[in-house]
Amino acid sequence: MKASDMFVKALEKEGVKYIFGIPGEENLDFLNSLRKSNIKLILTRHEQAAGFMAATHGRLTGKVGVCLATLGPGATNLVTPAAYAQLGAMPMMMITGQKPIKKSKQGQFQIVDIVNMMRPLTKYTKQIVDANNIPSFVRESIRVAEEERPGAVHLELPEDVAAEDGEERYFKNSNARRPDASKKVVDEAVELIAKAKKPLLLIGAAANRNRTSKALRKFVDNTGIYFFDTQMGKGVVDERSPFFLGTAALSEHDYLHCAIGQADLIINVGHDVIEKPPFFMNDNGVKVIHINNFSAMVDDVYYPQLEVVGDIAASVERIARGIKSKKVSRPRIFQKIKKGLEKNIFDKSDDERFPIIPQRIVSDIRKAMPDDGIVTLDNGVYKIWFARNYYAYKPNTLLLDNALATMGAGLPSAIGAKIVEPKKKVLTVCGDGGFMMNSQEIETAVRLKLDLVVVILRDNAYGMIKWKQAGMGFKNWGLDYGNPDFVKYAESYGAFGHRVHSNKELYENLDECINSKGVHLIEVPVDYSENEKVLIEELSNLTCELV
Ligand SMILES: Cc1ncc(C[n+]2csc(CCOP(=O)(O)OP(=O)(O)O)c2C)c(N)n1
Ligand SMILES: [Mg+2]
Repeated sequence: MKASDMFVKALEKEGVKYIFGIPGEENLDFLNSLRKSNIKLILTRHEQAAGFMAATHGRLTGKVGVCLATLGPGATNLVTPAAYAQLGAMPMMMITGQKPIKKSKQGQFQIVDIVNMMRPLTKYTKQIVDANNIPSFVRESIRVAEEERPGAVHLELPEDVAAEDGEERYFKNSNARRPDASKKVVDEAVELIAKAKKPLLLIGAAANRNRTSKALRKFVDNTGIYFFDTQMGKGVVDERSPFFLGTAALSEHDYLHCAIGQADLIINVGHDVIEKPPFFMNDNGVKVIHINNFSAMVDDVYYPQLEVVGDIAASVERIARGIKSKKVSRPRIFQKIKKGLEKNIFDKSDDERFPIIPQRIVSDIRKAMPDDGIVTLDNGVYKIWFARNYYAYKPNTLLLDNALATMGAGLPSAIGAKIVEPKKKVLTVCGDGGFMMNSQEIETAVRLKLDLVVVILRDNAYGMIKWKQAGMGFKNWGLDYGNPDFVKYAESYGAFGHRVHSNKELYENLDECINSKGVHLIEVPVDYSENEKVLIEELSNLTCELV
């Protein structure tokens, strides 16, 4: 069988439904094989966007998302999404072309050592030199990509190998089960929790990818242990829970830091050090139980005393059973902290200023989105406001990147999410900076006839960096720019453009756009004066008074 046909067939047998990407002439055999398959090609306008879409597919399904690029410049455009998937633990496969490796008459034209370029960005990277290796390489790379901790993998298919014949063969997924933690360590965890005076539960990213939601919800409901989450762990347990103490969005001086300061034990489920640290350990401080599918990556700020390594849901269920008969301490102070937090979060949610402040924007979007609607974020200062103030009700309903924290992924990840979850409402929130980094994908969304809402927060600046610049006492310099007319820009793609002219128009626009067909861009002028005032000054004063 022809190598490229065998490659595509192997992917089909793995259950791959989409390939996101941009072919080059070195992928034409592969493209022709794809044409004859059941896999849908999602043609994009930039390889980077294709990579973000594939990674989001992996993030939402746990199954590898696949993207395609040509050699050299196409492949180098996959560098950022490779890092995005690798750091964010999203299973993603990149397939790139290459000039013929056996005989070539083009010298070194366009040739970059892509396999080695991918090495620090992936769990597995290989050049295929023989058609007969394709079936085992496909199975092995997908196994590696999906296995905990998931990440990026890369296969290079050179033009001459793609056209060769090989022996048709396929390898089946063996359906290996993740092992459960040992009884001894589960018993030790139960003991520690029962002894703790002020235990807290932390829910991190790995809990969001393994459908541990049910086990954790039960754990919280039955024990009444107060919990907080990381940005990528949002929604695993409904944040409307009476035991929710907030999301780690800032590094210090937020309400949850008061709770952490009080705690004598943190039961850390699914967090690893790739996310911005939700708390810092020190030698005389809080004890930590690490519950994850893999052991803890030790870092200066993270070195847990006990590790429950094994399938997360199974560990949580067994620990819950163990502490059922024991009394768990539920200190009053956490209740007080929760009260303070919610007052602060909801205080300005109906603020009437225009341009609109972030608290109101978050609140209106939450009100307009259904419980299971998916919001994806690009990277900018609003990410902090969404992480803090947007309560996620279900797992993976607020998709943000707290690992690579790249700009440019908001719109592509919304497109990826809509393709995976066509029945759910999907909305992306982007800064005017991040949106423009992959805005060309509006064409992809229009061509695919997706129903999608893109909210663009316009401050005519790289606002996040301005905020940090001011925080460091530097003069405001070097961060302002102009913008296109976003309404006309949307219309030029065949999308619908909306501009919010008053405070109350925001909700009206959101409600209308979320509930209609097509791609809608909503330009929202944002007032960022609250960044400094609330996130730095106010919070640090308020939280000091609490304990
Ligand atoms: C690809 C990339 N380049 C640069 C940065 C550094 N960075 C983080 S946020 C930010 C500004 C974001 O501006 P914008 O998208 O307009 O959002 P705003 O903060 O203004 O709301 C920059 C430059 C980054 N995270 N990713
Ligand atoms: Mg901006």
